Amino acid sequence: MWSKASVRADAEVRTAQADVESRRQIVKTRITELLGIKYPILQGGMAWVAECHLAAAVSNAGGFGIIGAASAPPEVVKEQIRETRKLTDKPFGVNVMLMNPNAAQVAQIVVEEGVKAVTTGAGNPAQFMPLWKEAGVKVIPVVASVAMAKLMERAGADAVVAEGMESGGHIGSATTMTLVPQVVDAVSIPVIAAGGIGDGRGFAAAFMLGAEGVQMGTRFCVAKEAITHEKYKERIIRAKDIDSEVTGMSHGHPIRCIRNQMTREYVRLEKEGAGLEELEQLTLGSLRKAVMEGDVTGGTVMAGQIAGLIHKEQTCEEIIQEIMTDGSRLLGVEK
Ligand code: TUI
Repeated sequence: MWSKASVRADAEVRTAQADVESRRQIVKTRITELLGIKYPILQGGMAWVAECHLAAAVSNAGGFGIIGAASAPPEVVKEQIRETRKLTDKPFGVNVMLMNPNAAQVAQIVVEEGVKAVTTGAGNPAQFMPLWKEAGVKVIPVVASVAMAKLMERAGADAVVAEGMESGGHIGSATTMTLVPQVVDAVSIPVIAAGGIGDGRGFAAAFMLGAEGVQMGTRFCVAKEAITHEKYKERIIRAKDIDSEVTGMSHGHPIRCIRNQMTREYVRLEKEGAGLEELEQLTLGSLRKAVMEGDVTGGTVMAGQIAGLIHKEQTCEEIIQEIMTDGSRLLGVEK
């Protein structure tokens, strides 16, 4: 016989269990499901920075590590994929930068090497969609507008990264705060928020806007496992809130980076009406110079506006655990 008290106790336990289950479901989103990862945190495909060591460290920590193909020759991308496989048995992806003249070859390598997912940047990846979809590669274009998000959904994208202009590197014009909820309302596929997210508060805020995951670049740029030159990391660590500058507005390719001698000269030339060729002279190889050689004065120090919030170098494990602990507490969900 069941006593009334034990029935009530049972019901209470069941309610508590259901509560925990529903809470669990919040950090387990369509993005963790899609990518087969523990935490809905993706690492940006930063040129020169997002190589095998960083990608593997992020994936090993439960996030989604990404190799940034940027302008690397296709053979280098292939080698990076193989190196990453040696360092992790977890899923990882490749970012295909669409302004790269070798993008088509990189797109093919991703398929041949059986990469789980691609993200794309700085353009429309529609021409590669059939190739990737047929091969079962998950496709997550980075978009900077609602129109592009809708176009990508119609083309068969599995998710989109909605990237606000707080981001480092090549940016659009909408902020993360305004872009993410508008993209969430416009598409049915899951949305990952990027731009200006660097801690658990940013993670929670993105989820409140309807995102089901976040992508971070600047925070991972200073990760212990990142090969970023120490001077580049130090520059991000000592950056203040308004230390970044946008170059290239005049010719429609805005790039956010930390203000330095190079950006001052660039902006001065832009104001004088300099042509693209002259401006490009100033930035030729300048990102490599900053990331690899530590030239943070004459080089391009791409970083997002959240750099001012980043105070120390930590391992990817520490970064992800800290964000998940703080973010889940703020959202009132289980990690
Ligand atoms: O791609 C990025 N950020 C990047 S790529 C990059 S590599 C580079 N290096 C030196 C000079 C220039 C580039 C550095 N940072 N983020 C993703 C992103 N994609 N942000 C904005 C967009 C975007 C913009 C326009 C996506 C689609 C788009 O569509 C235009 C079209 O084709 O209609």
